[in-house]
Amino acid sequence: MTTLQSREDLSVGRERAVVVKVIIGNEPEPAEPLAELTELARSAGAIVVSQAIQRRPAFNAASCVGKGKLEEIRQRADAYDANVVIFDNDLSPSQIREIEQAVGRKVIDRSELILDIFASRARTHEARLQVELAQLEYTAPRLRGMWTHLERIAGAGGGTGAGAVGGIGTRGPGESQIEIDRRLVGKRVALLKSKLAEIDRRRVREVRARREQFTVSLVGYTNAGKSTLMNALTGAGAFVEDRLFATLDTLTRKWELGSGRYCLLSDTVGFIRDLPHHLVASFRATLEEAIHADLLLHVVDAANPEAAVQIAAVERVLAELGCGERPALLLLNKADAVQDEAAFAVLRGRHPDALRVSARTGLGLDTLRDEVLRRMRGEQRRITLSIRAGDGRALTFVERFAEIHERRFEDGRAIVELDISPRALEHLHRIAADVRHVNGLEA
Ligand SMILES: Nc1nc2c(ncn2[C@@H]2O[C@H](COP(=O)(O)OP(=O)(O)OP(=O)(O)O)[C@@H](O)[C@H]2O)c(=O)[nH]1
Ligand SMILES: [Mg+2]
Repeated sequence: MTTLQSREDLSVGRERAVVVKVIIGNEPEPAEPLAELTELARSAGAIVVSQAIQRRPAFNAASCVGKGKLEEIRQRADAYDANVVIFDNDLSPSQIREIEQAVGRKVIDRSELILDIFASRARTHEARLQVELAQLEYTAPRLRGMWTHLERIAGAGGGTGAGAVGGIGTRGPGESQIEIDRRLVGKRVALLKSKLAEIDRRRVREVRARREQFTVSLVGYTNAGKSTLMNALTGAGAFVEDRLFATLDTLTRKWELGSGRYCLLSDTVGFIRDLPHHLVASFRATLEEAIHADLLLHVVDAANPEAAVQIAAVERVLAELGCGERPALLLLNKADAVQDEAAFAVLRGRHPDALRVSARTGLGLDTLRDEVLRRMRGEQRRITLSIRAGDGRALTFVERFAEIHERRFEDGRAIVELDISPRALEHLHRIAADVRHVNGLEA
């Protein structure tokens, strides 16, 4: 029974891990091939004690890596007293089965690791539901295979299975559903989906209510500095940590742009290359705000040697979310920490419109503010409106959401010349029945 739980509960909190990566064919080799997986494992709470890399012409269909490598992994796990093996590659249920048998430990893949981090980070009710749904959807198809295989190990009288027992946290759906079976999983998935749909309907109403305002979203690779930037710009008190996926929930705050103007700024969940598909799907709702933003600020950790790869990964996820065509501004963040000036120059050359900023030192933030203000104004046009002087609501609205150049009162009406965005104008017409457009001077 305990062995079964080992595959049901895929968390790696405080466990000792061997990390493994397979590089296929002539895929270029990153400078530190296991740097990101090691960071992910660390973010999940595990201690990475050893690593193994194998270059192969193709994946081994049965066990991803070859027999010799499996033996090496087992020896490393023995030598360093590891109780979990984490693969950077995604594994099929049967591959996991094969590998677990060969190395005698719990084996998890990159997607499961990311799901585990999300499970441990989820704070709000909604984020928890989303993560649980993603975990169930990823795990459920794998359950049957796991089940029979693990029963076999348990039945074999321990021995090889010993490493997989115990030392396991309590996160994830496993805790409440020890006796998971597919039918129950199916029911639970349906329930989660309906709860999330309800929350989603509520959010759509909220987001719509804010539509008269210019909205800006911070998007980008995990750990790029989005929350730090959010704090620097708005004093929001967003959670910052040198860990992957510090932020899971969208946070929206007012961002003062000077001269009394402001927009709404949202901080969002970080992206990562090969973000598990189910996770993208279930976080779609959380990202709704970002998806519909008037402007995306794509934050890049320019001090990271993998910056170019990370930019491409973020662009891919944005495209997947259907907002690849949104107006966006690239921010080369952590400019204060750049070591490799040559690489930074290449990055700037490739993205000539990008702004060089540092959320930590404040470098470039004034330029950023001006640029956002410019874009916000760019969509406004100058018109003259006649509003009933007694309509306090409409007048307050234009004061807040438009830039007023001239105002006079005539025959119980306010004649206002202003710069206003099409969206704000639409909203004004919704809240005030008697708003007329005036040409030139005549009322
Ligand atoms: N040197 C330097 N470090 C920075 C800068 N901006 C952020 N950091 C650091 O980078 C780490 C990650 O910052 P966060 O703001 O949490 O990053 P994030 O993009 O919100 O990350 P997730 O929420 O995980 O997606 C923290 O340790 C920050 O202190 C910067 O401009 N310069
Ligand atoms: Mg964050």
